[in-house]
Parts: sequence; C-alpha cells; structure tokens
Amino acid sequence: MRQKVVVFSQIDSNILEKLKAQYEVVVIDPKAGEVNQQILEHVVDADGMIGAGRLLNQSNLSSAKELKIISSVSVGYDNYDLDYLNQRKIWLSNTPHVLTETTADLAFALLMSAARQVPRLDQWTKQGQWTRTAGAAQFGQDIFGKNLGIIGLGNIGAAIARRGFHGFNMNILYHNRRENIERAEALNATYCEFDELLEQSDFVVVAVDLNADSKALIGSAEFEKMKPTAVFVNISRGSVVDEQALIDALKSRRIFAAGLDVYQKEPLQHSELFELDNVVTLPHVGSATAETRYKMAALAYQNLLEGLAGRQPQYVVNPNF
Ligand code: 8YV
Repeated sequence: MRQKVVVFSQIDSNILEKLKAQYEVVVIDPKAGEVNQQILEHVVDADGMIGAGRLLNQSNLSSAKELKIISSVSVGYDNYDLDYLNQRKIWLSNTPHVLTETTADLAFALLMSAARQVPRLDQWTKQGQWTRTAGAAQFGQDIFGKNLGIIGLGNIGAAIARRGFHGFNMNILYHNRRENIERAEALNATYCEFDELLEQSDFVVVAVDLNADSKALIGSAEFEKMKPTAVFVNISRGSVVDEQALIDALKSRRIFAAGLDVYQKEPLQHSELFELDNVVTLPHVGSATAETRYKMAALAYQNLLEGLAGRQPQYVVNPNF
C-alpha cells in the first residue's frame, strides 16, 4: 500500500512528478473549492504533506491520524502550530539556505527602488510627464556610504549586509535579541540597541523570523524614531509591522519611502498602501526565481522522503518532540 501525500500548494512540476511515481498524491487545487475544506477531507489518511503558505494546526489536522511529516517549502514556519505538531509527534521540516541569496537580492531591489522612487518615476516618464530636467520632486536618497540598519542578522540579514558593505560601501548596523560578535566582525557590522538603530539608520531592513517577540515589533513609536529621509524595507513577515502605522508614516511623509514584500494579510488585493506613491509593493516574491523555487522544492522533497521512511529529516524544525 503506497503512502499518501497531500500537496497543499503549487510546487515544481518535476518534483511533483517524482512524488507521483512514489506515492499516492493528492494535490489541493484552489480552483476546485475552499482550500481548507479540501485539506480537512484529504489529510484524514495522509502520511505526509508538502507545500507552503497555509495555516496548519489542530483545526485542520486533528483528523490526520497517520500524518508523520509536514515538509514546508519555505524557510519561515510561523504558519504551523509547532506546539500541536510536537504534541502529535509530527515532524515539520523547512528549506533554509537555498533561498538566502535570492531573498537578499530582492531586499536590495526593494531598497534601491524605494530609495530612488523607481516605480513612481517609471510611471511618471511613461505618462509623458518628463517635460523638463528632473528636479527636487524626482530626487531620491543616496545609498552609497549610508547607514544600513538590519533588524535580524540571520542568514538573510547577513547576505543583505554583505551586499551593502561590499556593493555600496555602507556602514552596517544591526540589532538582534542577542549580540553575535563573531558574525558581526565577519560582516563589518556594528551592534546597536533597537532605538539607536532606528535613529541612526538611513535604511531600516527587517529580516527577522515572525515569533512572539517580533510580532508588531515596528509601530508608530518606531517610525517616529526614524530619520525623515529613512527608507524602510520589510522582507520578513507582514505581522512584524503595524501596517496602519506604516501607512500613516508614509502618508505623513514621516519617512521617505518603504519597500515591502510581505503584508499582514496575504495575498493582498486592496490596501491603502496601493494609493501611496512612496511605497514599492511586491507580492511576497523574495524566493521567487525558477532556480531557487526548484532548489526549495527539491530540498522539501528530500525532507519528505526521509520523514516518510521514518528517519528524522535533515532540516527538521522540531527535532526533540
Ligand atoms: C516562501 C518565504 O516562498 O521561505 C519563506 O519563508 O517567505 C518564501 O520564501 C513563501 O513562504 C511561500 O509561501
């Protein structure tokens, strides 16, 4: 009897074919009906799950009596109830490292686009508004040699620091819950207390995991501490930021601009953010290149195989339940 795998989001087609050759595979199709209802129906006899971007917890996994592993095609795992998975002795695995550089590239794309008003000026030019030499209304912020403040100097934060230091001669500031002297020295980064980083940074980049400590970490008080020329970039999770406070800070020009890849609610079709000309909004594409998404899916496939064979996956998130 072949083990059953539920694929709960779109994954690389080659990896999907490999799964179908080895297991009984059910693919959750948003076009076929309400996704959570499909999950509830198909997890009952599932041995494994693979995918990303769905909330999985007791409300939709309690009937999954055979479930051994959830293989997430993501590095973040805030949308899984880890306490419940531990209680049920269900492994959760993720896909770290393979997406680090791609996500750091995207962070810098947002930083530069927001600093130099690229989307707004692109539209301005295409609408035929360029009738004379660009003036103060088209001015952006310098990047070279400026202060880059990174909140969360993990793998992605470190990759962003390398881009800033080696690519733009930036002064690298960082804040973590715990100072990481060895990593900071290698990155030419200086540890700052949280408020100090907000006050001194020309660019504030959020690269933390979403957890109890980082939820709503950045709100009105934090935006008030930033420079009026500051550019704010979030490539972590939307809930790390009080989104209304960000909208207010942008509307009042309390900060110069923002570059966002994540939002409190995703996917996002309607928001006050979309009416503002000083924010660049991308649809959670930090890891979204064909090459990187294949690497993530291939790593998640290996994690799944290990879990279904009863072996702890290499990139298990909850090894000691
Ligand atoms: C994923 C991400 O592609 O890996 C993560 O944690 O945020 C992205 O790179 C996304 O979570 C898939 O929904």
